[in-house]
Formats: sequence, structure tokens, C-alpha cells
Amino acid sequence: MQNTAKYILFLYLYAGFLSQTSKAENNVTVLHKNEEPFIQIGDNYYLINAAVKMNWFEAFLYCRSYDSDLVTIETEVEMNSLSFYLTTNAQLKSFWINANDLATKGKYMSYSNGRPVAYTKWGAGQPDNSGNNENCVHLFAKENIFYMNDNKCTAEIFAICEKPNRLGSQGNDICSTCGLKKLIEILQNSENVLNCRA
Ligand SMILES: [Ca+2]
Ligand SMILES: [Ca+2]
Repeated sequence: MQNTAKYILFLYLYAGFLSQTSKAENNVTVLHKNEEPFIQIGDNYYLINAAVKMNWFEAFLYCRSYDSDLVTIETEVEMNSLSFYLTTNAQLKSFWINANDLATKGKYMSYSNGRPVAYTKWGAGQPDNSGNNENCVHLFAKENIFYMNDNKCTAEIFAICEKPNRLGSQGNDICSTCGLKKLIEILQNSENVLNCRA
């Protein structure tokens, strides 16, 4: 292909990529606005189920049915933002979160990313594996402050789900540009190869 023709093709693809990206981002914004009952707190979208009590496994499946996962609290900022919302909205209840140590005793894993939990804020004396039968983690409020506790996975409490970051389950909207992006990368790489040969 002539260099000029390739350059024009590159500009054409890049322009198309930009326009599709902005269209996709707009779609995500619109979708988020209509994503009831998910609410935005900080940078994240949560479904706070304070109506139906479930065991940990039911809560896990409940969140999956909304294309989300039980909440993974990754940072102190996320913990504080969520706690502030729950406290100010008088939701001083217990909520399952996305962590248990069923796979390896004492090693709490996140089931949304397969990694050890990045952040914990255990209540006093927790986790205590009370009765040698507590493996699943939940949030609970004590004097208007939320902490984590290990509990029986079969305990019936509420749940908080969280949409995956950024793309969420609506990732397909963004992925409509992936093929185009890949094509541009291939073209750019072929340019580099040609430059090396020259
Ligand atoms: Ca999170
Ligand atoms: Ca406990």
C-alpha cells in the first residue's frame, strides 16, 4: 500500500474510532442514568438490597442476576463513601460483601476478581470464626460506623451488589470499537516494521 493511502486510511479509521468511542461513552452515561436500582456513590454503582434477606450464596447469585457482583470494597475511600451513604440513609443493617475464606481457611478472597481482599476493616475481635463455622464476610454497623465480620455463610442478611468498574455489564457498547482499535494497532505496528526495514 502506498504510504499516502495508508496515512489516509489511518486517519479515516482513527476518526471513526474517536466518533464511536464518544458514542459508546454517551451510551454508557445514558445506561447508568437508567440503571435503577443501582445508585452511584463515589465512582461506583451499587444495588443496596435492604429488603430481602438471603444467605451468602443466594446474595452472590442475586447480584449475578443483575450482571453485578457482591460488593468488593477495595479501599478505605470506598468503605467510607459506602458507610456514609448507608449511615445518612438510615440503612444501619448487615450486608453481605464479596469475600469469604471457604477456599483456604483464614485467607479471605474476593469472588469478583479472584484475588485476596485488598482492604478490610474488621470489627473488634473479628474475624473470630465463631463456632468454627464463620467463613463469609458482611458489613455491620456499630454506633453508626460500619465494620466487617465473618459470619455463617447460611446466615440470612441483606446484600450490596456492585457493577464492575467502568464498562460494567454494558462493556459490549465499548467493545463495538475494539475491532477498530485492534485494526489501528495492527496498522501502527506495520508502520513500525516498515520503518525498521527502511
Ligand atoms: Ca468496589
Ligand atoms: Ca465473626
